[in-house]
Amino acid sequence: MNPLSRRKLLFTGTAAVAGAAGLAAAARIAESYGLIPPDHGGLYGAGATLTYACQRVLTLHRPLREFPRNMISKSPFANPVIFNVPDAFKRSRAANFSDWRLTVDGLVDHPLSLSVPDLRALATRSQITEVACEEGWSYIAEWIGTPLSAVLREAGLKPEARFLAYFSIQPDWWDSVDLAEALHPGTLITWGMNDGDLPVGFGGPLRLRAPRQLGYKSVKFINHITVTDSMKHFGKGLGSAAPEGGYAWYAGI
Ligand SMILES: Nc1nc2c(c(=O)[nH]1)N[C@H]1C(S)=C(S)[C@@H](COP(=O)(O)O)O[C@H]1N2
Ligand SMILES: [Mo]
Repeated sequence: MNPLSRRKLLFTGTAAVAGAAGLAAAARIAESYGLIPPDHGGLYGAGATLTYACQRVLTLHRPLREFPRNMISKSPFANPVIFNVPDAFKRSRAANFSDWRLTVDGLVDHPLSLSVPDLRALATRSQITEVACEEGWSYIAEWIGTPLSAVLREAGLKPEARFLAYFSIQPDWWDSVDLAEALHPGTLITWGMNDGDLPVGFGGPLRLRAPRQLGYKSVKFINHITVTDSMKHFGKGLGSAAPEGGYAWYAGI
């Protein structure tokens, strides 16, 4: 089943069971469990909340969708963002990214500033997963990186932590996930792909891979992570740039 029809099914199914009055009740239940996404006030308010809440309840512990090695795409498609990167990126690339740092701050006990070798030394996981763009295309690759959970263990989360916002050196590219997604073992800070370093075209030197959500959540060239209790003060307060352009903040597939 494709991701959209799956989401539609979850929503339609829930709506049918709940009925119109039930929708409001379901939204109240979602709220009491902290399952309201940051972009709930948008055009698709009730739908976004229900999709998010249902998927969180039904699929929180769902294992990652992994693929056999023989399904790795022979010629994976990368968006040509590389023509659109700032000079700071080009300078760092010229230095083989030796000066690249991933800073981690916000609601943590120990703010971090990690180089790519620091991350590699922390922990490694590899998995064969799919990048699925909202525009309909996809590819499968092996992604190698450090589980975000290992980075957060190192930083130590404060009890008020609820979301994790992540930023690219490429302006306008930032996003956020809830802690369930951030701590899921499949969510990686990747630095390798198909047995080599992560190529620049695919987001090298560091890319956050959230393989349980659509491709746009997997932001390339990340250099900063902030842990927060609310997404209100980031951008327009909707959790990421995607909802500002009409896409959902929660992009579960
Ligand atoms: N920094 C940055 N990250 C990004 C993008 C981008 O343009 N810049 N495009 C996003 C979108 S819309 C998708 S579908 C995937 C595409 O991944 P790919 O280029 O590896 O195919 O990356 C996402 N991450
Ligand atoms: Mo995309």
